[in-house]
Amino acid sequence: MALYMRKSTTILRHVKSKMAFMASLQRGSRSSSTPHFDRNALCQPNFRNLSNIHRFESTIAQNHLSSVCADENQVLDFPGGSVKFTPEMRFISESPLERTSCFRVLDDNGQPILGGSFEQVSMETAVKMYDNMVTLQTMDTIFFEAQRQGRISFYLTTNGEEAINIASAAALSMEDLIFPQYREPGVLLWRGFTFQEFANQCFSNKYDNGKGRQMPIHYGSKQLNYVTIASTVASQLPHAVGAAYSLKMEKKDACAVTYFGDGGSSEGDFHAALNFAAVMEAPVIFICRNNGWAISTPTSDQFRSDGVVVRGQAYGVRSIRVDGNDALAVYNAVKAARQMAISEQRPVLIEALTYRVGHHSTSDDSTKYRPANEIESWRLARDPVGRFRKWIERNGWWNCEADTQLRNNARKQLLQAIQLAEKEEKPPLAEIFSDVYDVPPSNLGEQETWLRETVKKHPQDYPSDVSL
Ligand SMILES: Cc1ncc(C[n+]2csc(CCOP(=O)(O)OP(=O)(O)O)c2C)c(N)n1
Ligand SMILES: [Mg+2]
Repeated sequence: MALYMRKSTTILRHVKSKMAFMASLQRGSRSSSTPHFDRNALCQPNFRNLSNIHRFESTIAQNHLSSVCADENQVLDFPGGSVKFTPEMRFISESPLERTSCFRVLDDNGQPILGGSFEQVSMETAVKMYDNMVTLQTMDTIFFEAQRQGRISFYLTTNGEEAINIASAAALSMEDLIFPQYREPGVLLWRGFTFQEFANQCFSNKYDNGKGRQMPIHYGSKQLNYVTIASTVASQLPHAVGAAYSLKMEKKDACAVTYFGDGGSSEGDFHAALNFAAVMEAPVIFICRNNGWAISTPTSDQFRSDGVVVRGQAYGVRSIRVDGNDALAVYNAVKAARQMAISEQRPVLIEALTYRVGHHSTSDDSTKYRPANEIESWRLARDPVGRFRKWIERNGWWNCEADTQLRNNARKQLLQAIQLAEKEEKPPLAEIFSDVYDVPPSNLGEQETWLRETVKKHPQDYPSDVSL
């Protein structure tokens, strides 16, 4: 953990110094060889549209004595913004009077709530959203079974969180850069990652983009702007902020989007990322899937705050809480967040309340630490897929026949994909050592020699389908 904190601090320092260096180039001060962070650079004309738009009215410390006065009308002219004085000693409460409300569009029955305002989605988009949610469920069932049959080593389902996955993806553009945790394969599915590509990664065959070097579910696609998953929880957050800042500098019509769980919000990287994004006014959307559990740790053992949403304000980040099992609410919130992130050049935090209906992963049995009826009630009463289906059926866009056909087709195509992926060769042994260094260091060469000797000595312990 400490190592990761150090790493992310180093990355932030690096981005910051790079940014100052770019600022100095823009000012034309090429003589300085040492990148030096210059605050005034942010006020230069070239930078004016990049920064300085969301700060508190800033100040130059004025006559100190005249401002230090116990009078409500007087203000303390403080670096970073003036502050009003008060004669009343008042501590800020540790909790708000009321919990932050949760934005929803559809009720549990898939009926739009009266008086709500939301952007309608077209029939085409709505049907694609439903199609992808069902496909995601089907994919989870088949890969989970494949793991139980011993055909893949690991798997992790998205059950219960289909709406967050698919509806958020539908509200974004392909140019937006995705920095996922690991429970968001639906975003990749929406973007066009094929069943074969999913299967190749899970079976670690030679067509896997990651050349079989990662556990199953660690997908990534450069083509689809989906940064490869790192299972080190929350390490993707500072990366997303750095990438968002580069989009800002290049004046791109795109933002970075990072997904994480409630557990991710308990990591130091979350706090560093939010603060950094707020200060640098980076166009990044933080989507927290608050599903109640970080493996066996409930949210009540993780934080005392009103969930994750309230922490946004502490860092100066605009935030909303949304019903993560309402696809229309997620779609609308993400769409609005994207608009604000790009047009106003600011970060936005979305806390989507949901529930992890499945086990944490195939290495977990969640009935050991949570009541079965809690899982069942979320699975049945608050299922995001069934709820969205009721809405599209009511609109006359879907029916039972189409549903059966969709499920049968998805199952058939997925089974074909895994059968094919299973038969493909594994990547050759040499791939373990390639791609990191331009010129591999000598210790890597030694390790490769040892590995080859060991495989030769104990051939029975190594898979025969890995070419040497
Ligand atoms: C830095 C780090 N600490 C611990 C772990 C072990 N770990 C893997 S997943 C996980 C829980 C994360 O929970 P959450 O962020 O809520 O995501 P969810 O699994 O609920 O989707 C933990 C503790 C890890 N992978 N990385
Ligand atoms: Mg969680």
